[in-house]
Amino acid sequence: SRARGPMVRSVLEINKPANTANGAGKVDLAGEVANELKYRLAAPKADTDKLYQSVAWSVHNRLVDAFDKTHEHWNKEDPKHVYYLSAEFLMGRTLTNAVHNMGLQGDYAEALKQFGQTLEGVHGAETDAALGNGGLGRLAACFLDSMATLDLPGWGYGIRYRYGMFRQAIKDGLQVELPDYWLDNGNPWEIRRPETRFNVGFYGKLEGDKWVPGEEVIAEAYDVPIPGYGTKTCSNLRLWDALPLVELDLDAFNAGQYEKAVEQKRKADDIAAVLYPNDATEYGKELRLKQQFFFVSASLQDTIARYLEKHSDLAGLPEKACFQMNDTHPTIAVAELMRLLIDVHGLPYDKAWAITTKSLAYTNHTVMPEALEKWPVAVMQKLLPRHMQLIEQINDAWLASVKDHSASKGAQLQAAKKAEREAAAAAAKEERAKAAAAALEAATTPEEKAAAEAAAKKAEEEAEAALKAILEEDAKVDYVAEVLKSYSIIQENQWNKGEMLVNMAYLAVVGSFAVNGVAAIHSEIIKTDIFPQFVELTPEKFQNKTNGVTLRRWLAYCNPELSALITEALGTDAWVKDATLLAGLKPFAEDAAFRKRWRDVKFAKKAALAKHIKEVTGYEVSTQPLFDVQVKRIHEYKRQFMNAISIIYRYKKIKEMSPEERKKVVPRVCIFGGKAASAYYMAKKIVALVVAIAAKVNNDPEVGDLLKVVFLPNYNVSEAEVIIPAAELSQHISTAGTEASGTSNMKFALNGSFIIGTMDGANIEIGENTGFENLFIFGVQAEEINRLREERKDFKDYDPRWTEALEWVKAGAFGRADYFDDLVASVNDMTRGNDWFLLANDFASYMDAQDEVDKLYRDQEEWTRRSILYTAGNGFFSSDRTIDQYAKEIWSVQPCRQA
Ligand code: GLG
Repeated sequence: SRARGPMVRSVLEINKPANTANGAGKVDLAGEVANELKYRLAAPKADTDKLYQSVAWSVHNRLVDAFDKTHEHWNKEDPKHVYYLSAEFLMGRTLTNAVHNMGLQGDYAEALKQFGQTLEGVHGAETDAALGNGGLGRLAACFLDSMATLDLPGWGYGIRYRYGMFRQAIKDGLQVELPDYWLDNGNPWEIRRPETRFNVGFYGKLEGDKWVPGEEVIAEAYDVPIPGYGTKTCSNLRLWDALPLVELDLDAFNAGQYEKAVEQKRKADDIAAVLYPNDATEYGKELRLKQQFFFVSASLQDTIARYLEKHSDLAGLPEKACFQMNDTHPTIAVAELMRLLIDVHGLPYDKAWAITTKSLAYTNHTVMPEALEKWPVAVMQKLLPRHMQLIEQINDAWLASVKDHSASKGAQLQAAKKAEREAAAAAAKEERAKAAAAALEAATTPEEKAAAEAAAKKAEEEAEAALKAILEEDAKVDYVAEVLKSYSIIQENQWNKGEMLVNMAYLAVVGSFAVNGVAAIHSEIIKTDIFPQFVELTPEKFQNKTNGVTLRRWLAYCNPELSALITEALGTDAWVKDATLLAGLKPFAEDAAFRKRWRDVKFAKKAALAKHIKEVTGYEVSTQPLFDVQVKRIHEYKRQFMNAISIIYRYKKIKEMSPEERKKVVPRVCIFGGKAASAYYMAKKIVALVVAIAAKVNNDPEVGDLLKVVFLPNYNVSEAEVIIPAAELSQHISTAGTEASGTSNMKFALNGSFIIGTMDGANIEIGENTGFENLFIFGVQAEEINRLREERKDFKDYDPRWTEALEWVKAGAFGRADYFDDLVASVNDMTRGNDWFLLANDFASYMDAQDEVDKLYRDQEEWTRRSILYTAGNGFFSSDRTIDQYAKEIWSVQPCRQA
């Protein structure tokens, strides 16, 4: 198969001069839009929806131009590429982003005038491409934008899921999940490549080393052009669809076996059907491994095929290709690259291993043990027998290579243990000697003295015997084997003895030349808690690459008002590409007139959000109160529940206040958004609680504008683009040490929103950049967590505010007392739950931090001053910076820009 086939162009495109990424040349865009409307859509009239589609198809043509030129150029120059392998790409909408990145907003605005429309007006008709769960998938999308903007030759590789992240709705106060069929109206942002197909096998048997798959599907490519900002570069996200080898088995059909006739089609359909909706847990379902292998195999085959078009010796592959594995999801790549090199291209094992380990790099995105994928050997064996065989071989070779290290480390551990025992024994002996001396001293009669001496002697003998027994037991422990086990990619399931698992993270670490975490603290935790034994051997392999976000989508386009103000102040819009320039805003924080304008922008964005809230929920919120936001996946570790409890307390207090006291309250609108994985029991209850609080508080006339609570359903990229610019305070309150990085914290900060948060993930680095005095930091530190979890069984130190709020929930103040019972117990009753995420521990300091928020908000001048410092201070969190570091420090990929 060929990597890129003939380009499909519209008739218009062929007849018109190209309006390239830089906007050179003039195309009658209005005419083109009209043509799309008439010929592609055959639309009788230009309603918003049809107009959106026509504009999108017209932009598609511009993208194809830019895409072709870029790839022609790269093809000629043959630079090293990075391939970002990811099960998720959370792209959101494309129209606004593409038009602005290509600098065509003026032209399209002009064209749309003729239809009585604006770009902003049609943009809402686009459905989000939600091929991701949360941060990890959105990060991948930001990275693509930055790679193209930095002219780095690189593609994303993933799956073209037909159903993206489910659509969340609230029904009778509870979350319901609806399928998200996002391809309903066709997809102008992709190019189908029927000429680029690869076969991918599953199941079957091994004949020696030869794998005979029992099932095969075709992977067919779809290319999604990714235009860089302010450059001609337009790179690619290649997504795979799964097709059957045979659509319809006519023999079976004719024999009346209708199900059998379409069985292959159904099986293929399953693979690219739907994104697994879990962000921090894995269910270990076979279909998921099938999906992972499917896209990894197709992507590697595709890359190798393209490489071989220009080169003959695969030993040179690492000089032309680097594969970045986004979390454990694509880590089967280690075994698949080995298989392709050995079985398909005939290389010996050692050569294949050298190529593999020079081509692969791995990013870890979470320390949640339940999210570090481990596949049962039995499942792997069944689905991918050849890969299991190779993993065993890789593991054997790996363990052989660490044998000496394990032997000496084992001996050291054994000696250390012995020394520890002996030291303890010596200390005990000293204690006994003291006790014996005291007993002797106290003895008055010779009989008593003799008895004391005898007792001392006996105690001494017993202690010696006990020590001897312990040392004998210790000697039986095979420390060397224990150490060796800690390195094994194949290990026993600690919860299900006898079951063997493949630890995919270990496979990735062994098979990669670089391993990185996604924020400074996370990269340290990886080294100390997740892979310490590997760090001992190859410390240089472990790196940090603090996450970033694209300032195009997350500031320039979602907040044009603030962007205009920034550009005016800095006298240039170069900050959109060089985020460090934002630092130039610092002096403006001291300028009262500028502060007023900054506040006006925030106010306008709050008004837009208030309007949206009204449309979606029916709740009317004032734009005067503090807009306090927590939007992210619903998860116990992210502690939305703690936020909810604090709101309950706030509500209760307001109700108890006198009218005079109420005047002093800082009014708030508390906004939540986020999806709970469909099978995540507690998370769904958290959603229900927030919805219930909103229903009660918002309809309480006594409270009025002093407090409103909103749960915005179906939080996604497009919702975020409306919510984030309007936020004044955002909550990033995970238990310290649990949130690897967080990326919305960066988006909020760049839009001038304060952060209330823990010393976790990227909050810490945001604090360093903004000045910690400008954040509301609370809670225990990551180092204390283990100890506190040990002690939590005895936790009694409940803050009275906490107890008061929870008692109210238990008493049914928000309805469904039975339904909320185990949610409350999970954090408030150590006999029933263990408050693993330490909400009770952190609550008091959280409440104190919230009081500080209110205090500062009363001083609007000071609040605004610091808000400006957030934007000014956080240019570091541009994904351009992150990607530049990946390119230089991991990928060794250089920019390849067209003249
Ligand atoms: C993870 C983490 C986030 C992180 C993101 C991107 O939970 O903390 O910011 O990846 O690295 N599973 C995720 O979304």
